Amino acid sequence: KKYKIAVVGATGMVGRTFLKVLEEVKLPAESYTLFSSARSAGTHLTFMGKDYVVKELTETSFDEGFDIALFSAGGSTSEKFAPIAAKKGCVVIDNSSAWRMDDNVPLVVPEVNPDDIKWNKGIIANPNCSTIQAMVALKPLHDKYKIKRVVYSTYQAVSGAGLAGYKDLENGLKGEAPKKFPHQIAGNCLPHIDVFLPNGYTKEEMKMVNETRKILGDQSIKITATTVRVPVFNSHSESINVEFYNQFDLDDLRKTLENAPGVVVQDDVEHDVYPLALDAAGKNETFVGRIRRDESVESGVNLWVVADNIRKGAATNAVQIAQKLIEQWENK
Ligand code: 11C
Repeated sequence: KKYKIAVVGATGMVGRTFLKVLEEVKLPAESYTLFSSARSAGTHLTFMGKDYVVKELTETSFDEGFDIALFSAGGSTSEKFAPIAAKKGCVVIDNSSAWRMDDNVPLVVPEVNPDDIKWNKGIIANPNCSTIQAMVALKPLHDKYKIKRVVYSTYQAVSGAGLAGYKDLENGLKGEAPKKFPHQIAGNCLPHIDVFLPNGYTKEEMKMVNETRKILGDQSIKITATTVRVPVFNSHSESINVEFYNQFDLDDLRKTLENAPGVVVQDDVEHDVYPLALDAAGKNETFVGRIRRDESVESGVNLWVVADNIRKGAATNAVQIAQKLIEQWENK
């Protein structure tokens, strides 16, 4: 069977990467239809070697019967249009934060919890970029050693804030004032991603806490996070400190990561080998290095985890969900 696939938000930064990843992955598609807001409708995009005219997303857009829609058009568009699409029998894979914590919506990283796709009711949420890469690295360790506590400290690329974030760094390097971020990002680190909440954390930090628990299916894990925007164009880097209930052997832990789906271990400090944002950019895998015992606790480890935030953190993960969904449909 072939499927009718819609891409909503096709002209945005993630949307354009959706198209690149779809060209590489080649889903069994009967057709692709590209949608955007009225503002960008009419844009011509080359996709699969053909010229596509982007259509305006309206309340009747899903009447023509799509099987899958990949959404990356912001929270308010998803809130309004995902239920409309789902009602018409289309499964929405949504990249916004609108549906992630809804109990009726699975939150999926395909290497981690593919079976959660099965209970979808028409909407599947793609986690936040900084959560996705952490999950790829932590799931195999949770299965083996059971995680007690996680401390996340992130170093996040400006592309996470979209094109405007990217421009702030580009222009800031030329001495121009920021437009997107509250302070200059060039030559700076901003401990401020998304808005501040009453508890003093940012929304980005609480996304990492809450999404981790939902994806690993374990509300008992203790988690804290500090998320920081750094002057890097692409790829989020994360220092992850993990404490386990069970004891581990460091070589065994390293082997577990080497054999984990979606993980590439880059850890040879004698030769200055560890994951780097510049190397991860444009790739679909999650890179893990600086693997070392936390000597301050009974059973703990420190990891340095890097991935392309627009690819594995957004477009690649969503397309992989679509692949799994199709696989599950075909095996029914
Ligand atoms: C950032 N993580 O790097 C954010 C971007 O919830 O999908 C993704 C926001 C989200 O700024």
